[in-house]
Amino acid sequence: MSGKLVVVSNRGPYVIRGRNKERAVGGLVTAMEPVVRATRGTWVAWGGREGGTGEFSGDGAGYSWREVPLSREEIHGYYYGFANRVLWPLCHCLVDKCDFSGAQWRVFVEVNRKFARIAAAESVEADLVWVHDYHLPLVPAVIRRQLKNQKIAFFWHIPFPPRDVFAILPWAREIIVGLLGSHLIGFHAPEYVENFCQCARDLLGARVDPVQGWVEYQGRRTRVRALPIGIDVEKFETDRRRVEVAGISRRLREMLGVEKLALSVDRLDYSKGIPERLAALELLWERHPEYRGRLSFIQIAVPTRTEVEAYRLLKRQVEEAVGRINGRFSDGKWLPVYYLYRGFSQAELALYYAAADVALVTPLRDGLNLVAKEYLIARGRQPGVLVLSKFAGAAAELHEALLVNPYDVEDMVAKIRLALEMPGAEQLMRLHLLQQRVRRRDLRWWVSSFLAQLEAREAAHHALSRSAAGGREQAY
Ligand code: ADQ
Repeated sequence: MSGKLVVVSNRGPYVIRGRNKERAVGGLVTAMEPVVRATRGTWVAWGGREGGTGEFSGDGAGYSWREVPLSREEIHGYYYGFANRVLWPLCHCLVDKCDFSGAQWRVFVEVNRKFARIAAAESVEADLVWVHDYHLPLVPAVIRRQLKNQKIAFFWHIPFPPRDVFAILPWAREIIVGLLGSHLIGFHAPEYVENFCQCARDLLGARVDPVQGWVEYQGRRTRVRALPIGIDVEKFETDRRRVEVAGISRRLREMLGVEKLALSVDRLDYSKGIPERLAALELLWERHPEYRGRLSFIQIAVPTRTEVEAYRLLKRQVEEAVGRINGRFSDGKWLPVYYLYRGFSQAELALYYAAADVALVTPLRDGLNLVAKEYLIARGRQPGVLVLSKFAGAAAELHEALLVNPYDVEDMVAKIRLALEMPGAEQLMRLHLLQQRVRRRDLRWWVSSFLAQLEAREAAHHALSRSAAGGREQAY
């Protein structure tokens, strides 16, 4: 890269609490920080607090950070409102959870403009502005209007739904036009690229080629690519070794006193299929009493978006289901379900991953799902089975997992049983293939492949401009 990297995302590397700025952790920060630092770049993000004057800026370990200040009204209209009550459920094909409101949309537009203004002020032409996720789809076009030649890339981390679903959104066209301000748009899976291209063609009349991966609209061409995000494999390997050496997961197993342990780790989000998973386990213990006393299930759930009503309802629903199952089957000595409702450190998660014979990663729909990859790496050379939803983006890569339809309780019961009974040799064979792929396509691979796509675009553009006779339309 010739210039610096300017990352624009809803949440960034810091959360502001009172007068302090605390480090935020998560996949995006882990992925982006090394590149922003290497280019002495800038991160533009909301500080996760109400108000703020944008005074939190300055150097953050080798790169600068600019807080986007948001008022209470903006947080509610933009974040809890349009992003999480409209775009999130819509893109996960959960249309009945959408709350379309013009007022929220208007705040969303204004906040996107605010992010774009700050990002534009931080960039010069040689820089790359890399915008992330469904909170900020309008940012690329807003920057493009101000800075015609700015290099802009976008990564969409959640599913991009089929055209018929996306077209329900009254502002579907505006979102697509906003995204097409980018030179490159990345998605986790080829299916999302196809869906996006169809939307651009049918809703805007754009020229598209989903196979070659481009959309042409108003004389500009945007590359569209499927590039699934990876995990920081080295970090998970290190945690695994530490857990192995300390023998903690073995002690956990002994404490629980069961032959088989299944595990799920999610944000407590309705897209993750937690009630459906609990219903399948309940049916398993009902129909197959041989698993009572032999199998326990741990559900780790981190609180999320607790200000949104649908999330409070979900919490109640999950707690009721856990209570019902435990009340129904527990024999006083054995507990079927352990429910841990809090955040864990990555090292603690590694302990649970290492203890679990089976991981149930069964979202109703998921852009990718990092937990699936984390579990695979955390197993090391121990056997283990991944039961994975067909509707997670990760299913496009992780074919050797046991793929399941989370809406089909019978299929869920059958696949959980298959996982519990799978011979060790088969588990290891599948695991080995899966681990190889996850190791190869790690976080660094993801960042560098994405950036390489931009460079290839530039090279193609230069070649095109050289061969083009004067006055011909530009390729982007
Ligand atoms: P999420 O919906 O958050 O991400 P996921 O990909 O599973 O879903 O990432 C969750 C992360 O949070 C994982 O790294 C996991 O370890 C961690 N986590 C979960 N529960 C936790 C707990 N109790 N304590 C601590 N950590 C916990 C969005 C999209 C996904 C996409 C990612 C990345 O919805 O589809 O895979 O972005 O693009």
